[in-house]
Amino acid sequence: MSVVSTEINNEIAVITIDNPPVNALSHAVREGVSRALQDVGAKDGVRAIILCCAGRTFCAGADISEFGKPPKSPTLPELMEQMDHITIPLIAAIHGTALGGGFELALCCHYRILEAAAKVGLPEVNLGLIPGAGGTQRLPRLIGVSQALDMIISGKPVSAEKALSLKIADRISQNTLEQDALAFAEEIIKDYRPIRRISALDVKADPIFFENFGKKIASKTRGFLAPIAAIEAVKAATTQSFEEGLKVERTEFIKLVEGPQSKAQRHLFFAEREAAKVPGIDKNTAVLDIRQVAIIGGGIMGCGIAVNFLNKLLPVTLLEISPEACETARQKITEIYGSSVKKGRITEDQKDKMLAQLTLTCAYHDISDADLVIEAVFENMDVKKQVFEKLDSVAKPTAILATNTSFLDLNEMASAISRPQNVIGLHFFSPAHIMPLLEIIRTDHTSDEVLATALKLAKMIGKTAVVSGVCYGFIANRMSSCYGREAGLLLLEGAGVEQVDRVLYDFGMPMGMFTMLDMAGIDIGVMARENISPENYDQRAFAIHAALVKAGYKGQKTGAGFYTYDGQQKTANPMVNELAQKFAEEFQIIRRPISDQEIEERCIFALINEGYKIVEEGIALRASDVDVVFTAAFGFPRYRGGPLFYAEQIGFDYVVRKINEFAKTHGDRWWRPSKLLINMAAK
Ligand code: 3H9
Repeated sequence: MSVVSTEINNEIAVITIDNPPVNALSHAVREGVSRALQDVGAKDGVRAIILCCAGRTFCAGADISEFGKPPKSPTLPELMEQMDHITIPLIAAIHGTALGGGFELALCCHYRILEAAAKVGLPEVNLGLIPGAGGTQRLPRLIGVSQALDMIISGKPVSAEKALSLKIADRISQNTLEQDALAFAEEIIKDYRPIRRISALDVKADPIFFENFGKKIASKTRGFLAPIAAIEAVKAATTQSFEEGLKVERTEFIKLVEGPQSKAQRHLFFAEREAAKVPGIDKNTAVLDIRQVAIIGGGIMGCGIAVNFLNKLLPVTLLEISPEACETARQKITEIYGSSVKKGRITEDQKDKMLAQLTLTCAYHDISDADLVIEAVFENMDVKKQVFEKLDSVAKPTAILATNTSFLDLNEMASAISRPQNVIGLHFFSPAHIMPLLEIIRTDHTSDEVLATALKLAKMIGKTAVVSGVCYGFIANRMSSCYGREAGLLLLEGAGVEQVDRVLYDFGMPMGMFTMLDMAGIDIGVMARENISPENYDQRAFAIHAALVKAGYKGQKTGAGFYTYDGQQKTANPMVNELAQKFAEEFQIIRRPISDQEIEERCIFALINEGYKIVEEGIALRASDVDVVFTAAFGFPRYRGGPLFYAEQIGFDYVVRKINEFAKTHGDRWWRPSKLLINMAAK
């Protein structure tokens, strides 16, 4: 069956693209649209053409899986050029989302009608790209450079309403898109409305605007090449002819599509979608209906978790130990919503509706109707087991009993109750209402039904889900512990706090290890380690942390930690160096100057090695899942594709060689290379 079909009725041709699931502009689609336009143009009597899509959405852009392969004619730019010469009014009828090349296709049309719920956008930056089919030249001509750059650099789609106000949309369909598009076409014919080529419009801007725009986005887009290229291409729209501007766009696009950043970001695009696929779980697996959620514990984590469900207007009952604690939790949640209103993310009315779904209680019997209970109490096995035993006695038989533990043995927790098949880990990351990752931990007992429900739930609340098996720290914290361990040991060996942080920041992490610990509170990790067997971590690496906390230096909240804080000013805390010398002596570590390269490789290769062990042991289903976890949970630079993808880019053999060197110097307790990594290097 052809992916493009044409129907002509009363002077109006309707060209429909039907390429499930998202009408990506694959070669077959481009060829089909090109031929359909030629055929329609050759027919007498056609006075308007509607371009629309079947299925759930308008085109989601170029077919990403075709990047990196030899281009096949007609390419998207060739198709767009053909469209720019069409002399019959062309109308794009948009439902769902018109993204990337899909939106660029619509910009080649002379008129656009959008369904009220439709969105349009240029998300290419998320793939390390810029729009490559005229988007950087046409959009500024249509809406001005400032708005166009905002859309291109944020990658965020805009609503139909906004599109109308920006004059991207000519009309919003209030009823059926198909009928409204036909009526619009009839109107255009009747009124002899002219064709309107965006390419023929003029756009101007002061060159200083681009310089200032670059400065404005510099810290947010640090390390990414695509935003810089986007500014160049949009600038060309204001200084050169349309055709010359297209050439600039093309050159920048090709550089990016062939470069390492886009490869890495495309890897993550597919990895994030792959992560939600679990062998044995498919659309035939039964899922439970989740209508009521209960959260045990109203700390920062419990409140953040609650917000995810309240946002979707799901009733949430939050259980705390006292009316005072309930009140504090309510205040925390109200504050989160207050800040969302302030930032313009939601309206006051939406806030009220969401908060109206929240109930607080101190009584377990009040949560007996919950379909899903998530405990977010203190990270201690005995405390968690007590909560589970309680839940076992009050929760309804089908209720999913979830824990937000970051480290503890879920098999042990599940075994403590009469329905271990209902137990699952739902590990959110702080702040839980913002961080995109949900690590789903499947125990030896978790039923397929419970797992399938958790995966569906993650999608519903807008989280990227990754399934992990049970091990100490699961995927995320097991890896992050190794990263933190090396940073801690490097201090003892002679590196400075600022040096370690600078190297990690320059690598692309959102902040250095010690800045992060100061922000989060050093005491949290110190307290967590009190419940962890010393077999599972290197006590030497965290000795400074414990000593700082003992001295009252817990990080930013106490005015000092690894750094001391004076307003905005932060300076390395001299006590850290003294402690490093003291502990180095105690642990017989010889202090020496440490190079930036060693810092980067010790921290990042520790992540890589542990990541491959996690895959080797079957804790992660696939290497790309590990990449998804570390980018989504800890801000590993997306333009490097995640630690395991990065290992492939720099060469598995190099990584293995360095790990073997580290093992020789530092012992093989932590530096035993993963067998899987060795195999990859051998290949
Ligand atoms: C571009 O356009 C460049 C041009 O400027 C210039 C070119 C010269 N291609 O996300 P979902 C697959 S760059 C290929 O789960 P949803 C996806 O992998 C492109 N495949 O659905 C998945 O496959 P599977 C700019 C694609 O409903 C399936 O479709 N455009 C593409 O949650 C369902 O996807 C973008 O960046 C694609 N373009 O969300 C938009 N898109 O089932 C990218 C999706 O095997 N797409 N697939 O795992 C999206 O943002 C979302 O898919 C969308 C639907 C919002 C459309």
